[in-house]
Amino acid sequence: MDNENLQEYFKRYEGNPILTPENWPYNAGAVFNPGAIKFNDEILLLVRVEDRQGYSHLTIAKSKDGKTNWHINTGPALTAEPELGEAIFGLEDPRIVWLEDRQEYMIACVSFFDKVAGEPPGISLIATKDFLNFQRLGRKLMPFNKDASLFPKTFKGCYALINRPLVEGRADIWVSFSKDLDFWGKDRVLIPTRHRAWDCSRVGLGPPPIETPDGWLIIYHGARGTASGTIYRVGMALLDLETLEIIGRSSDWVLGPKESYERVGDTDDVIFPCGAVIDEKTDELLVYYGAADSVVALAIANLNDILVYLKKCTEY
Ligand code: BMA
Repeated sequence: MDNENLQEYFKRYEGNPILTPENWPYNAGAVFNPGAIKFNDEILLLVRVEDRQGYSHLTIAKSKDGKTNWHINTGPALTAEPELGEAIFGLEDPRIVWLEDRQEYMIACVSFFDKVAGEPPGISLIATKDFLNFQRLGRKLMPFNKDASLFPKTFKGCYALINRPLVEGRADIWVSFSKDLDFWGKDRVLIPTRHRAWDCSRVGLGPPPIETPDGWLIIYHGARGTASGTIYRVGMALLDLETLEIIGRSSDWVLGPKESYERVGDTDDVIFPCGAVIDEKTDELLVYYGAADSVVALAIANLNDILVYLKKCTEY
């Protein structure tokens, strides 16, 4: 660790937390882990809402500046579909991309295998053009799997889906490829956990990959088990635009639980980002995250500063 790494790249928005169960228009136990996208000149969040039964669904909240005056829908946009084999208790942790070639948005979220022992988590894909009508593409990939997002672009004609299986007890970030969004293969590890480090127990994608001139910017969560529970923090990596090989990866975490709304909640000590948008006017990167599995918060970084930093992070 050198002194430069001590710089705080992310600043918490002063109005945090931006969304809470208390300001929700209907009964909610927790609101967290939102996907985010620019839609019709607004920032649209697809928020995971855990109802008071303990089941999760996804609800839309919109704001002009992405910070204030959130208009929250009065009911769910998406709930689990038992007809698709999704167990009734939940859709979780959505990531949203715009697919230029299909001219539609694609949501990847966690659903659970109904009628399979243990109801393990898997990945469901959902397409939409307007966030009013949704086309359910069903479950993809084998369980156990979580933390998925498509890349917004294809690679040699193939869609690429980042995902996080559990393999021999290891929880690394993988990527899988498909020509039709249905059959997936060529799976390989993209970003592994790191022995003894802050991201030693589990890593999983945060927001969808962000294309920059220097490579794909990956923001991910890393977890480490401690004597008093697991701590979820945030790290970053840069991937080659074509080969997806790692070009840079922060050795340090760049955002960790510090404020009370991050440290104490339904699950203590969790920062879990699933959505990010770039403000081109200010070069700001706005990262939306679930804090302590209870509320939604926002952290803001300068995109250029991050890229300059990551290009120096060549030892990983
Ligand atoms: C992960 C996911 C997230 C959750 C996090 C912390 O495994 O289930 O939805 O925010 O754990 O509890």
